[in-house]
Amino acid sequence: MSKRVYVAMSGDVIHHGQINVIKKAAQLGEVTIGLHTDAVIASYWRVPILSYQERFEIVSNIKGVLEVIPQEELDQVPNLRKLRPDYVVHSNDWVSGPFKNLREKVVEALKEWGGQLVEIDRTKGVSLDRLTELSDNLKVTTDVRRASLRKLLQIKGKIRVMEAHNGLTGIIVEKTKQFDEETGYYRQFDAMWLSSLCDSTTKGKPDIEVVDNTSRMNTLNEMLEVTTKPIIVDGDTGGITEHFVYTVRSLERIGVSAIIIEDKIGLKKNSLFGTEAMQQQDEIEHFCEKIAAGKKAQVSNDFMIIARIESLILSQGMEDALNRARHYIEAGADGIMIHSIDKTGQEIFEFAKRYQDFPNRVPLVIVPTAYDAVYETALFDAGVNVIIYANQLLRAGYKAMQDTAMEILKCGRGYEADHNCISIKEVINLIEVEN
Ligand code: SPV
Ligand code: MG
Repeated sequence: MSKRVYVAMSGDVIHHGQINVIKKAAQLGEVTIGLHTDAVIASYWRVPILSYQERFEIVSNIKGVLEVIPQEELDQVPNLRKLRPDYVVHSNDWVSGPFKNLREKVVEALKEWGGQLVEIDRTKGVSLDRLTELSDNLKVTTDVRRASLRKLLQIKGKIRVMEAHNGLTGIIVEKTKQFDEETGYYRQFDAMWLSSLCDSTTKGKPDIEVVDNTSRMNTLNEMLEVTTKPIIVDGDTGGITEHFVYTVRSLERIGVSAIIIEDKIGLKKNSLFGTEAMQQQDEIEHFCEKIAAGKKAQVSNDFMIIARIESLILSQGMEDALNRARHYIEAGADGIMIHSIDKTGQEIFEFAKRYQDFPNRVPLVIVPTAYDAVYETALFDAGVNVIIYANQLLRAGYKAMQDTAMEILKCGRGYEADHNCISIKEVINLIEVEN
């Protein structure tokens, strides 16, 4: 009887290194490919270029492959326990580095039925990092970028977003990643948020819709030019409906994925003032008209208009918030953002719980600035789909800059402030020249 051989792969970019692995596997027996699902690829790498079905077609037709099955976790063990293969074949590039733990789990599992791990020398010139570098250089087209938020919501369902307010902070959101030993996944931000608070503050202006659309577009262009992740724009009140429809078209034309508009009217002030600032909530009917007009104006199917509810901020109560959510969804909102300044997060948990029962539920978005002690895992578990860290990069940068300015004044030289700063060597090498 021929031996069973298991090989796990993404199949999103097929390179000769993987072909070498499959060739080796085929010499050993009948090859089953564990093909990473879209969600798995999105978790450790990026949104796959090809869908699972497309990758399935390609990989099924590689010489030597007998069958292709989905691998729904990065960890191969659940599939291995089902198949109990005689061999697992992999390149030896996981002996050390981020996938070391995954390798150890495979070795342990194979012992259960006397299977064997066969490793072949890594093919020179190809690796995940190298492929990432190459695909990063390809950048993204406007259409692909605009659509990528909806795609991420579909395949991951839980999205982590960080504020950016210029090219440099955009690059930080794009590139910062943290390896999670336990899961073997990289934690990273899925998208960026152009906050009005941060965009206005960066320009030395208050957060009252005084920074005009042209200026907001310039900030967006800076970010779009040097990054590839989806962008969600803070649209404040959306302005008057007649203006809002133009904003929608402008944003989708440049590749923004979503706008969030809040149900306030008149002079908008930042929500974190709570009831301290005089602010007026819009009438449900009027705000619904604005949402519907925006949906009608948009040209692509991918762009999202997310309705933000200020009832909890303005002490109008939970029932009002839920009622508004119902109406805004009926008017065509592609997502609901519920905002709160309750430090415990309880208001958000209650809203999320009751929102779960909505029959026509759309993604739920939150901004946990006031309740920042609550872990994102608890919020995701409660049914939240998008968590936006709305202002941390600006606040961190401002603090470091102000301390530095003060230190230089105090000491009469720059030396003492150096601990706040990256080195000159780092700064001149920070942005690489592309060629
Ligand atoms: C922003 O970042 O501008 C927001 C979120 O709208 S908040 O500041 O909490 O209102
Ligand atoms: Mg705002």
